[in-house]
Amino acid sequence: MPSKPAAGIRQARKEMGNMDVADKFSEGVESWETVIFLYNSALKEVGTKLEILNDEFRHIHNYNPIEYIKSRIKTAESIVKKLKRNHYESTIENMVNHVNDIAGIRLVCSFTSDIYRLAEMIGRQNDLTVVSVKDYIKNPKDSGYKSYHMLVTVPIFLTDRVIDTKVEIQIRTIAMDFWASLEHKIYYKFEGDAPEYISRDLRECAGIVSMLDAKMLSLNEAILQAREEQKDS
Ligand code: 0O2
Repeated sequence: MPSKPAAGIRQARKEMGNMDVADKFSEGVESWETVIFLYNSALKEVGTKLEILNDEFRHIHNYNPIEYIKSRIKTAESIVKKLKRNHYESTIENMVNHVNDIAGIRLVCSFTSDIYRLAEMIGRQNDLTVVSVKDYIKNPKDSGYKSYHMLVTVPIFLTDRVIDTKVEIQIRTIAMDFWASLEHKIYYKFEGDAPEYISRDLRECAGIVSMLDAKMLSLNEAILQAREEQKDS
């Protein structure tokens, strides 16, 4: 017997209805449950792929570029809020077309160099299509937010069709992740309207995080070089 849907999902269904939509993704996708099933499948596909890449890298180089992986499906409430924020009606069509981070995977690494190494490895995967890249490390947001975002699609093979499904991959260092988690909590606490002194302090912390990342990277490079020199002597 199917379990009772959570209140958030019931609300989203009510707001979105069970609409038929015209674009390719949505052909035959007639319900909220089907859409969420597709995004869940995409998360599984991409999550497994990234774990294999990490394992292979460790096998070859004896080093793990990924410290940990987090994945999530955006909540119904959060999808509806994002649509409203961007002045879209809450429909399944709009959700599929205009909310790119319904399925999200976050890769957290030790060093900034790992981020670009991982992005390159992901870009080389034949069965993933990179739709867009946002490099908030080279171009941080005004808030101080730093992270590397890749929007990819992965084909989901169903019994009667193949559906390319979007997944947002966020890649960042442990320090960037620490900052972003705290900033996110503060943003929601003040509903996006934090007092100026808090936003200023957060920007200052973002600067400290960048310095820490740079220092840790050069320290790691020095350690690796010292090891090489020891081996050669
Ligand atoms: P939540 O609550 O984390 O889910 P797009 O998705 O491309 O249509 P968007 O949303 O501007 O447009 O894309 P972007 O900039 O890639 O942001 C996507 C997600 O990155 C956000 O999702 C956040 O999770 C994170 N993010 C972006 N900017 C910030 C920031 O300034 N601070 C923090 N802490 N996180 C940020 P949501 O849906 O906005 O939020």
